Amino acid sequence: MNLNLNLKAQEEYSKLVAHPALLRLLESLWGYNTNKAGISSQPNKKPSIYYVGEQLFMKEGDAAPVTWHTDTADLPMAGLDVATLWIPLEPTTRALQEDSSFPQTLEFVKGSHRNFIQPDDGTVEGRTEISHMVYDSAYGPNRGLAPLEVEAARSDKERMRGTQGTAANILSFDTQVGDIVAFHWATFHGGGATPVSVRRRTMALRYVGPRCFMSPRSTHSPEQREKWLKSKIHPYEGPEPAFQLIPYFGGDEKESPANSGVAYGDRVQ
Ligand SMILES: O=C(O)CCC(=O)C(=O)O
Repeated sequence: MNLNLNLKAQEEYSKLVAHPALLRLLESLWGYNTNKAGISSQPNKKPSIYYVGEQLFMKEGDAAPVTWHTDTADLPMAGLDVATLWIPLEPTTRALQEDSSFPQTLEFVKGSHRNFIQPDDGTVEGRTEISHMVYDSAYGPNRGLAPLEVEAARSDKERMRGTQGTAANILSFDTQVGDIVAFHWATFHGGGATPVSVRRRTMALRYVGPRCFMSPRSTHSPEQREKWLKSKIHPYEGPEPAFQLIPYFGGDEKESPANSGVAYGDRVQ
């Protein structure tokens, strides 16, 4: 659901997505200089931060978990500075118990983004290698053929407990309202089923920083691949933004109502 096209919610929406606490969180996550109070020790060197867009997930009772996937499968970008802030609007638990009154949280394969950030993104060869490491989208025609080995490495009993430390190397967190779980887009994640008659609402906000670049996927044309791989183009910097969210997903940007708040692709710092 595109929230920023809901003009009634625009003021609150703009305040939220550009909130200083979220920007400090991203700076700290990406390793830019901040002190304990969250203030940059080199204020002139604050990293640029761009807002990519949001996604709302609403699961009614007895909803199935989201299959294992990475967000890099759906967004043709790579680099160190890409993050999803996952915000659950009700408490969530690691365990998936039938009689629980809480929905299940999001699960991660710990460290699964590491291979993706390993190649040298300063070279065409490194960027080409990165672009080959992308699994198919969980939402696209191939339904994310991703790591079936994750599920094979834990038993049904372990799955219900959301157990960490199994061979599946799962990391997940019990969350309270107000918590944010932040992760690199290349981290495998999924899960989040709901027991009968329990609802689960979550919001995902996505951002990129200076160390981000366009990275072609298998569906891009040879010309597009060559352009992005050869030039290390930042999605939003330079004379023309290289990425626009709505057209990318088949919508028409021109048909959107005028929006005076924060829009997709805006620089928020
Ligand atoms: O909340 C969920 O169930 C899925 C979230 C997710 O996959 C994401 O934010 O990328």
